[in-house]
Amino acid sequence: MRVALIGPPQSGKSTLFAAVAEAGGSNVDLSRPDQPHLAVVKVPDERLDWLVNFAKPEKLTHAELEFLDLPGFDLADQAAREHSKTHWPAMRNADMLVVVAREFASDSVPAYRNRVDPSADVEEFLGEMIFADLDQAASRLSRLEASLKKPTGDRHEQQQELDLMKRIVEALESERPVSSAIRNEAEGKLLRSFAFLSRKPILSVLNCSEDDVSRPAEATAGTDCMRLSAKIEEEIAQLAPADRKEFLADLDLPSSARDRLVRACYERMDLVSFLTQGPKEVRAWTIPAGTDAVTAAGTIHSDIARGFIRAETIAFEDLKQAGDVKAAKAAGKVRLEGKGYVVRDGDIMNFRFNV
Ligand SMILES: Nc1nc2c(ncn2[C@@H]2O[C@H](COP(=O)(O)OP(=O)(O)OP(=O)(O)O)[C@@H](O)[C@H]2O)c(=O)[nH]1
Ligand SMILES: [Mg+2]
Repeated sequence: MRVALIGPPQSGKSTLFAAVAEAGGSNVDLSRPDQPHLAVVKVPDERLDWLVNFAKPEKLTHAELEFLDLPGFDLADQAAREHSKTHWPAMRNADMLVVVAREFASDSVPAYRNRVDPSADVEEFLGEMIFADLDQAASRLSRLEASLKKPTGDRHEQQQELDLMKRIVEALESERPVSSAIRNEAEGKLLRSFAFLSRKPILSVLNCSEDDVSRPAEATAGTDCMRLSAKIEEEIAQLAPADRKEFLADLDLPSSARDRLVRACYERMDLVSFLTQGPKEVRAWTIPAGTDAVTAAGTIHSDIARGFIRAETIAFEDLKQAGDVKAAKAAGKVRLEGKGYVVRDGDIMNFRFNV
């Protein structure tokens, strides 16, 4: 799953990207600011830290997300705005968008549109996405209308899509996102190939001055919002992991915003982790919320899904409370679940299978 960082020029996207990637142990090369940058990032998970102490495995594997840092889109300048369209396909390919808007004061960094107004910036970007989606939906609508005038093709199916597309155009024209016009899963599926931008989960990040990091963030332009300092995050990322806690305590911060951001993205995309543990490996596996046990088994290996018998399951918190598997069993916390069991975040799974 991929998260794209977007926003106006010089809002701190690449600084935040570097912090997100480096704190997860990857090196980034930002020598080409006009190019997109991609990094694979570990999703922080305190449960894994506990399980590592518990199982002493040879190997630890975190859940992962991809982060894509796109160059700034200058919507104020017509030529630059056209040029930025080269990056829109990459944005459409992402599963989630994070709009990074500048809130920090600085005399050396020129302010987009000569003002520092993150809420207006986020709003402008949302508007641009709605505009792009409208363009796409309206042209699909007119093609469908033309096609329905001919006697060929599956008219019922086309009529259904036409009704949906009309509703979408209506929503976009009144500046509501595509997501607000989708009524059920079937409609969602029908729209998959369009990759509408205003259908994606969106989070806005206010990149604030260092003194403002502990101010709470309120919803911005109708989106979920986080306030953080990309600069501070970058400094934290460059410290050895053991020194980070002290640095945060000095700043009176409970945790690094980077970790909260990565987790927030994971949750906004409706992803959950199930865990596996043993002497070889402790690992978090990513599945969409609502996934059943046999499908979850298939993410490990198709053979495990094919030969699925039962899943021995303990909720992480139950294991932690009991102290070990034996005690959890004695307390009746180890369950045997079948194929249709809906796996929950933090379930420790041990699949029994036979092939
Ligand atoms: N004071 C201050 N400066 C920052 C902060 N974040 C970024 N900057 C500075 O702002 C400038 C732009 O930062 P980048 O991270 O490159 O911004 P960007 O959004 O990737 O820029 P483009 O990709 O060109 O749109 C750099 O000079 C940064 O050092 C911040 O939190 N505080
Ligand atoms: Mg950049």
